Amino acid sequence: MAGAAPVYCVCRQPYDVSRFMIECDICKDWFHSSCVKVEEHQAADIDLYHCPNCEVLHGPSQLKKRRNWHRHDYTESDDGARPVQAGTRTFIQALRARSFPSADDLLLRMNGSQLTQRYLEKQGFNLPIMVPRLDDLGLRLPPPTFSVMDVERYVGGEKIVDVIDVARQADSKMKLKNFVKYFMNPARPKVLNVISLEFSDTKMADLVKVPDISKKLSWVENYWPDDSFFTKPFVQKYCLMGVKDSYTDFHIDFGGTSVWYHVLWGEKVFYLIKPSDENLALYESWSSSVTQSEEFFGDKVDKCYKCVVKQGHTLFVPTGWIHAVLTSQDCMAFGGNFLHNLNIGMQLRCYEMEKRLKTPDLFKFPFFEAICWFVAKNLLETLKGNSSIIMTSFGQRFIESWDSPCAIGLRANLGYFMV
Ligand SMILES: O=C(O)CCC(=O)C(=O)O
Ligand SMILES: [Fe+2]
Ligand SMILES: [Zn+2]
Ligand SMILES: [Zn+2]
Repeated sequence: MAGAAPVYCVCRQPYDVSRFMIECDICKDWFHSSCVKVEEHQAADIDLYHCPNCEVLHGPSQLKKRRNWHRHDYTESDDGARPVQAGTRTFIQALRARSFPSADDLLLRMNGSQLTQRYLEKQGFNLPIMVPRLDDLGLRLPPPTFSVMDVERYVGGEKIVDVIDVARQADSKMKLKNFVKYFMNPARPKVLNVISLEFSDTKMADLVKVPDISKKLSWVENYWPDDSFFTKPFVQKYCLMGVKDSYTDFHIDFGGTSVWYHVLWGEKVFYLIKPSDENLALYESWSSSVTQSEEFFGDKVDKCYKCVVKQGHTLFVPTGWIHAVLTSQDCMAFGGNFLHNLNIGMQLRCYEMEKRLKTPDLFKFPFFEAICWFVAKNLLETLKGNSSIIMTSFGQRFIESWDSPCAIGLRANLGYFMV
């Protein structure tokens, strides 16, 4: 058998880079987490792993000793002296006890029928909008009795979902059926949060219709060509399932997308910061600082508003708003992201910032530059068809506000086409 690939695990299969493995500390063989029923996030808690074979003689695996509740690595020995890190139990307790200016001072409260494209084009879409009732939003959802088990029924238990281990602020993957099992178990050994389950390609898609306004404004909806070489980005239907005390630290949504969130049951608390020049500069330096997880970004800015989103409420967060989210009770929420014409300059600034921060592609808007070109092509056609119009305000904002090589190319092309 010379040359045969080495095999591992109880399943005796060759190495597969896409599957998470754990090494046995006794026999030194490697095991697929799914074959030995160890979740990826659990592996981080194991000090000495004993595989099913070695367990017979050597007893069960040994877990790391928890020395502190305020550090991501809770086995660190010099615990007392070191600062609290975001997402840990101590952090969440302190966050709950703090007071913040209320977002009521800032939010627009509206009915679904008032939230029209005309209204936003006239008034701008620069402040978060809270819609306390579903009426006239065009948003369709399953009933509030819809459970995490129902999500499993519609999406399929084998679906691999990204799961955030909140205390460690670490991302891992697990099967949806295992996350649902975890969610349903009252004795939860840790806090896990699912925020990136996009379900447009599942049976659950038919149960949710996005708000009319997001669909009307959406670049993907309006400008993505059916025959595009790139696959159409799917970012409009997310199902969020988080247990109490889940926390997502301050961020700007990918590509400077705007986003709607509807809480089906439970509650989420948003901490909202306005994307002023000063706040964006502070955010960029905080994001690239090594002590990011030990510094509460809300303390660095003039005002961080607290916004409680209760069951049945829908919150719209505009382009560039910096936000953190505490899941104050077990919660299921739906949400969707969209790019639009109302704040192109800010969208481009956010995209450029992601590039400077070297954000991995996985966390960026898929084919952001391609969609900008599709929008630009459409704009150009509009301009050519209306030669009397010197420049629409949309076009002006688009090409004046982007200072990257891509935009310089775009400006050159527009100039070329317009002679
Ligand atoms: O609910 C959460 O934990 C995070 C929500 C959010 O802001 C996001 O997914 O971008
Ligand atoms: Fe977000
Ligand atoms: Zn295996
Ligand atoms: Zn072993």
